[in-house]
Amino acid sequence: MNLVIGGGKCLSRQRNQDLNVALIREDFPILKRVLRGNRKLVYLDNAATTQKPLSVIDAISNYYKNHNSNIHRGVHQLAEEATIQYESTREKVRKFINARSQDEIIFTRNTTEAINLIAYSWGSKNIGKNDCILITEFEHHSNIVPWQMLAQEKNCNLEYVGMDEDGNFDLVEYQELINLNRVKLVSISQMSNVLGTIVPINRIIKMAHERGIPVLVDAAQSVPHMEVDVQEMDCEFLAFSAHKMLGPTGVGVLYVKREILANMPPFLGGGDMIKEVDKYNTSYNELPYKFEAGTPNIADVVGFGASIDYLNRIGMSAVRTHEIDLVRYTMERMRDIEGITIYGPLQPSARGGVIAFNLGDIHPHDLATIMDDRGIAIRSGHHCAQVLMRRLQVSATSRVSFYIYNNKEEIDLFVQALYDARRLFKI
Ligand code: 7TS
Repeated sequence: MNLVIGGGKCLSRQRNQDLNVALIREDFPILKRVLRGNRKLVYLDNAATTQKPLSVIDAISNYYKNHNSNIHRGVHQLAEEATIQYESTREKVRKFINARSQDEIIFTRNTTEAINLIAYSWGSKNIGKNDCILITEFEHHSNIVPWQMLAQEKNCNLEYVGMDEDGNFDLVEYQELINLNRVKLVSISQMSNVLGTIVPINRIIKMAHERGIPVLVDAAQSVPHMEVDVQEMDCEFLAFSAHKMLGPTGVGVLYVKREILANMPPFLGGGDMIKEVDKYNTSYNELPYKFEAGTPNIADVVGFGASIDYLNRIGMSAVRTHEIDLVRYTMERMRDIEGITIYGPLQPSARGGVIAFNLGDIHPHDLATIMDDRGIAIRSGHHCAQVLMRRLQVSATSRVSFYIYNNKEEIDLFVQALYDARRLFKI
């Protein structure tokens, strides 16, 4: 039996079933758009941001129509309703990643801000001269630049763990680096936004902990696509963005183990993060509010709650199974095309729903333009991973990335466009 989702309502709560993609698609108004004259939108840029179901759009609209107010402050009814809605998303996030307490969930603007918060607040206190921060060659710029900035300020080192030919994380080099260096933090993406590589995160964290090193997990590409359990993982920090998991832009999550958060200085000062302010001193609010200065993005946090509800109705293991199926099908079809180079692990189950590639010497931007003429949205460029591009010895790649509403007909259209591009460029 298929899992059936329609109109934002779930007609079956069974998990681990095939997704009924046709019904899911009905929930996404944008998928009905016609582009470039008469082409139906084929949206294959989900690693950048996903589309939003009606239930999320409605939740935001309903909030503004009926409940809009500032939170945590007023005693009037609207303030109370807005606060309840905002805080209920915090509980949904807690459950979604299985954190122990809501105190461990901080709302930020996005993954980038969440990582920067750790670099500024935790990093400035816990990283010193000649210490080392360890990341990988396939990090997104958001998990490189904050550490470069901290390293320059503290006069400490930034080191990179490499990978093998297929883009798999190099556990041997990792062990050597954590043995030799004064590593004070490992910060690593659980799933690469270019190679699709899913790293053995539990093992990586365990190895770091054996040497007393805390770990930050950049989960921007993993939380939206697979089950993530922070207690099982035992990471100290984890960051992700709502907009990559059906939610609105402008909301991110930072998870921090409570005992660490309790000892971190605030990141921003101002309203809502205080307990008491006098002329020269301030005592801070309790967790997690100490880290949420100023009026937050209330409406979009409420919308984010609806996106978590939507994913829960489907079940994350069904999301993952669907994406492996799409990746397997796409890679099989792409392999037949002469001149294609696919980056990252060969095994579909070893990667997320992301395929970066090049076709002969066609420039990725040209390829993306050919796709766009057919209404197919793919990404081209360095994908905010220039360190990785240098490692792959390319300046750019094309990239397709999938989500719950993508189907094999869309992949066929994409593959047909690749064949057309070959003919056009005579390769
Ligand atoms: N980390 C990873 C692994 C990412 O893929 C991204 C965004 C970020 C961090 C930053 O997320 P943000 O929400 O703060 O912007 N990745 C992409 C991408 O692949 N294409 O556009 C954005």
